[in-house]
Amino acid sequence: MIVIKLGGSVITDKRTEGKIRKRIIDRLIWEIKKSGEKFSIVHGAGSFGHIPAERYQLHRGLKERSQLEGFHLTHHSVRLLNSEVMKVLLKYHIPSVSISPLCFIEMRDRRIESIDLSKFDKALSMGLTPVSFGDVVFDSKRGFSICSGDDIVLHLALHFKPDKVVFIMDEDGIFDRDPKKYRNAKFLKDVRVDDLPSAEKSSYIDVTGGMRKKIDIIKRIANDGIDVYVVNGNKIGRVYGVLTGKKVKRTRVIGC
Ligand code: IP8
Repeated sequence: MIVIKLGGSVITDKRTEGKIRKRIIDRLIWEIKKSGEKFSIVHGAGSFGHIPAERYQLHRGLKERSQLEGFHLTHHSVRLLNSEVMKVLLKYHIPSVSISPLCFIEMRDRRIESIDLSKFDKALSMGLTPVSFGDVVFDSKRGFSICSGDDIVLHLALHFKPDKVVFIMDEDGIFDRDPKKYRNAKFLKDVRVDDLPSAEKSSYIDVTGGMRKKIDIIKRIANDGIDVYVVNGNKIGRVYGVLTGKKVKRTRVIGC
């Protein structure tokens, strides 16, 4: 089994609220289907989640009642994005089930306090592809918190020990510094956990911590012995290549 994170920066235009990149989602799911692998999918929220969550300051927890509308709006909007992903999975005859984080995760002070992966177990054992996503969830201290899709990927990886974890992003892989800011950033092809950089924050609004947090999560997965790949979803064929072990441009963080 492979755990795949469809990055919000690939499947949406992160600068424009609610702008979906349908053609890219279609091609990515087609590449995933063609690989013939068994997988679990988690997708990011992109501009469907980060922009409204930032507007209503949801990452600060419940401070005033007006944020409840933001909770409603953010959840509603990530569900809209999720239903687009589910539609494409249906189009390519990949029987899937959407599992909302609100129903299997509880946080405490922004950290996952309890997570119940039994629905993922059931889905996978009957041949359904589980699909989850970054969302707002209840938090026993703050009322609510933002749960990133990356956190879900981490827990799925530690629980299911997949053959690999693949992060599909809008970059060719991991660089030694932010390639959007530094033109001479060095590309890392095969890298050990100890040689990973501590990334700067990503340039667009990202209420869940951007690249810095992603690198921390990648380290934790690789430290559990699982290879982690970071691949550019905007480039045709790369996701298929990573899933099937072909030679394509990507970063591999070697599991140890
Ligand atoms: O895009 C964030 O999930 P991510 C979820 O996976 C919200 O970090 C609601 C902003």
